[in-house]
Amino acid sequence: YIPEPKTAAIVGCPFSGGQPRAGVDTGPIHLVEAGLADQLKGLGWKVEFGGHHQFEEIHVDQDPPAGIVKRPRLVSQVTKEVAQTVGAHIKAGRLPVTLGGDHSLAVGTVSGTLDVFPDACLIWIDAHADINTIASTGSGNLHGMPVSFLLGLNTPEEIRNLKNPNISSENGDDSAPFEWVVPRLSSDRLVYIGLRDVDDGEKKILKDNNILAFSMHHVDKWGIAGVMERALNHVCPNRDRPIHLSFDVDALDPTVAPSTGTPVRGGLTFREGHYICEEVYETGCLVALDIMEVNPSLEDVISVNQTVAVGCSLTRCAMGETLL
Ligand code: 5AB
Ligand code: MN
Ligand code: MN
Ligand code: MN
Repeated sequence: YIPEPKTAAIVGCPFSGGQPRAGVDTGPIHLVEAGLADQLKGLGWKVEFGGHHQFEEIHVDQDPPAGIVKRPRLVSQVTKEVAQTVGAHIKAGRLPVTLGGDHSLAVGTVSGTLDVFPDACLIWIDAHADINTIASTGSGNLHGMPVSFLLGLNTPEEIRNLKNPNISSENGDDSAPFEWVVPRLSSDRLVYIGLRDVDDGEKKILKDNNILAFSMHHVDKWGIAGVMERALNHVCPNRDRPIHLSFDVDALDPTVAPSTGTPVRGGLTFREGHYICEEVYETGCLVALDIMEVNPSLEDVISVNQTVAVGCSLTRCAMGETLL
């Protein structure tokens, strides 16, 4: 049994280095300005927010692609800091609510959770599987790869090769990007919901590793209630394992969450998305939450406000808001 933390900590991560489009770094700023902290206080939570994370920039010249993998040093450094922050909040009995920013941040958030709760499970809500490996990625964008690092699907040699031999770090740290990640997630403690744009290489990875994934086809077939029941029974059968919920707003249909970098038609409805969060809350097992990929620089002001409002209401539902 995991006691529900009475205190939440908002971890604002204005970071866009895991993908090419500017603007996703302002997502957390908009979510906080929309009043998220007060909304959670209204649900009875104590809320800590000490300002958004200030990440040290690594100049592009000092961070060339490794093969096609872009910004490996920057993303590794930022996610390492996020892991420490998230882990520290959980240890102190707080529920970290990480606001992205792009989804590469989840290398950090989930690592932070697993540092404290190695038996935690991961519920990943997304149009995409974000499980590309160093070998399989077609884009080189790290927001499409976080799960592969968490599961340890890249070989030590592939990770070693992310290090550019011509670039040495100031502090004599000789480690390669992402060498700090301890791949503690096991494939049977991971479940996906909302998938509809999965690369061929990713489909093979999902199959080879026997990972449970519910695409939009399954949502149509069994309804969101049927999918959630199956998903929870798989990763948290006795409702006694810590749950990390990582929610990419592009899981929602673009009519519901238009302002995101990689929208895909045919997504979750407003209610389906919120139902997922309500069900996770009801388990009493939620220990960490990510709301990712809100990009307020995309689409018109009405769409931006709508997407930001949805990010806030998903968060509220995962933290106890009920309709009645
Ligand atoms: B997101 C793609 N699979 O690897 C890739 O938005 C898209 O965090 C990744 O889910 C989308 O670049 C990443 C084509
Ligand atoms: Mn996505
Ligand atoms: Mn994602
Ligand atoms: Mn995206």
